[in-house]
Amino acid sequence: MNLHDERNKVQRRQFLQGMGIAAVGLAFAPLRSQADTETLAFGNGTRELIAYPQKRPLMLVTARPPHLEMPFAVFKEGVLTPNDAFFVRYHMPNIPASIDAGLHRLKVGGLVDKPLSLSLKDLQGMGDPVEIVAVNQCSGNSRGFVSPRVFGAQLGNGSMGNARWTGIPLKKVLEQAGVQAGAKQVTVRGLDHAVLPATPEFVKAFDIDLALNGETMIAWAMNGADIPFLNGYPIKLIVPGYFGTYWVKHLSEIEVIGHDFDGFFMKTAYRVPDNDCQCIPAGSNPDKMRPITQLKIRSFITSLRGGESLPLGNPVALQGIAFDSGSGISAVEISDDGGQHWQAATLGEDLGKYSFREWRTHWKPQSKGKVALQVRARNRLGEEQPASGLWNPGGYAHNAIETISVFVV
Ligand SMILES: Nc1nc2c(c(=O)[nH]1)N[C@H]1C(S)=C(S)[C@@H](COP(=O)(O)O)O[C@H]1N2
Ligand SMILES: [Mo]
Repeated sequence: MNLHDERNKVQRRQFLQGMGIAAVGLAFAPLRSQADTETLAFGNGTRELIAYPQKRPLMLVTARPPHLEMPFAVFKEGVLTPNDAFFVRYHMPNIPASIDAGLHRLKVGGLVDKPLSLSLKDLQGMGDPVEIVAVNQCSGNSRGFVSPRVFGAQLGNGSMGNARWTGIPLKKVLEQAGVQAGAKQVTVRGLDHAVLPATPEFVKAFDIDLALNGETMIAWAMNGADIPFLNGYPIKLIVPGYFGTYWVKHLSEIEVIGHDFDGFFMKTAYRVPDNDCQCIPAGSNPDKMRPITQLKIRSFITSLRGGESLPLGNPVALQGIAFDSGSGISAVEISDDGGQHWQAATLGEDLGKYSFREWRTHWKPQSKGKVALQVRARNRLGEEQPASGLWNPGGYAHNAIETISVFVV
């Protein structure tokens, strides 16, 4: 066993134990599992399964930077997504190889009375920690199902996850800094960088009201443990109800500004048509776009995988998840006849309005052959999912009613 392997073994043990180690690093290559693959239900949908540090084998989208999608079957394991299965998305090839949580600082500047440089201990000492269960979903989750196809990673439905986040409200930090009159937005960024000077850095921005709403938070724990390195160790911004693009990892800088930030990842990328449906006729060109913001209502069956065979007449226990941007799910229904009739499911425990909401029901297959099972959700505002996908050029915010085909035998 060579030195490199020895070091890998030691580091792996540290990752697994997660016992108060100050620095966590990525200084070894991902492990390829025994040529396992996972195939998504669209053309060219076969993905290699690869285990990165602190992660079980996940679907490889790109290696540099790591972009990993979770196999959908993991959602069966529970309403909280396990840390070692949670998807991973980065934009900049230059991600930190190791981070010493004791040395990490969050700088707060711009239009503030008192610029701050905060350690993790400082953040943890700012008051009682808050906890919130919230869904982190990539804007491009499910892009692979968008028709006609659009540019970008062809993702299945595993670029989302639900976790319990522990940290301190961003509001507390900003109050300590003293936000000045004229503040319009905050910009946020992390430790990852572009390689070439001409490449725009991953900097995001949102309105000061959202920063001060008391829910937007800086988290240091995910499901009761340190945040996995690839998910933003040691601190990550949590913007409940908003797409993952705002949930900045390895959070290192916050700047209060007096205008609307126009960096690449606001002005050019992560934009949707500026209308109510955030959609345009498939294949057409939008005339006005705006930055993507909140999640749209979605629901999934998690207990069945498409293509399964089920015996005629036996009731099948069906289970799944639903979520929206924080109004709260009020109903989930299933249909086995193309949406002519809908049967209500029972909602499970309410872990908070930003969480996945579990649902359960029984379904009795009535006739032999291929059956398309559909699921749809409604929220407290009365919003529902569209029957088919609403198209936009980025393939963002897909939320059509999901269909799973099974064979009744
Ligand atoms: N520092 C940093 N934070 C980031 C990104 C990034 O590229 N760099 N990508 C964002 C995007 S687009 C998504 S979808 C989420 C993904 O979060 P995860 O990797 O923890 O699942 O991280 C967000 N935060
Ligand atoms: Mo994303």
